[in-house]
Amino acid sequence: MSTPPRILLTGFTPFGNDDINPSWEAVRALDGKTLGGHHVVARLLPTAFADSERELTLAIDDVRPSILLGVGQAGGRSKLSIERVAINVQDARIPDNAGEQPIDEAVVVDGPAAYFSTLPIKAMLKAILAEGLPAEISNTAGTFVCNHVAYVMLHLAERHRDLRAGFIHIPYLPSQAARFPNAPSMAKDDVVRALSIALEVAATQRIDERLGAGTLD
Ligand code: PCA
Repeated sequence: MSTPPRILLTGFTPFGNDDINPSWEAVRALDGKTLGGHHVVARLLPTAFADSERELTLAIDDVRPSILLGVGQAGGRSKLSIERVAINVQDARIPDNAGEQPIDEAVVVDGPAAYFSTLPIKAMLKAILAEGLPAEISNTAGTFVCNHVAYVMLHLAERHRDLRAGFIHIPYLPSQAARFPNAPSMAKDDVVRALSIALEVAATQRIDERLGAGTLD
């Protein structure tokens, strides 16, 4: 019997002032599920530049996925943010969980300035919105560990014909947002539903749709 193709879905450990990371809470809920004929394997990555890259590479060797989707927390964002681009920059405003704080260093020395997601981001957006869940296309994954992992995923995918990759940032959970006067949040069950929809679309659709989702700022 042939085994189904696999999706490697990653979340992160808590970082900064948080003791929970919604990305891991959501991602682990999808571990073992079948979506769009693909078996989902969830893995936890450390929120540290070097360690995340090492763990990611080990997980890819172990899982041998055909789709990589990284998920990370973006406190302050109000919607599920489907990232379009990862840039070849590390510029950390706070130290990572290993105490490293690179400033204006490359993710991959001599790598291209940026990579675009190779998942059908507009089709994913459309399907999530159709379910009444908040989502947007984002044109920056920041310059911290999430962007680093997104760039490394796309750098590896560039070398493997049958590997596609992308990244999604998610808002705070309501319990995290409650600490601030006006911080937006998204309930875990809604994030899990939105991620399942995104993965169904990514697993079953290679060609993206034409749908305006740009910004003026
Ligand atoms: N968010 C951070 C790193 C880990 C996470 O969940 C980021 O956006 O870079």
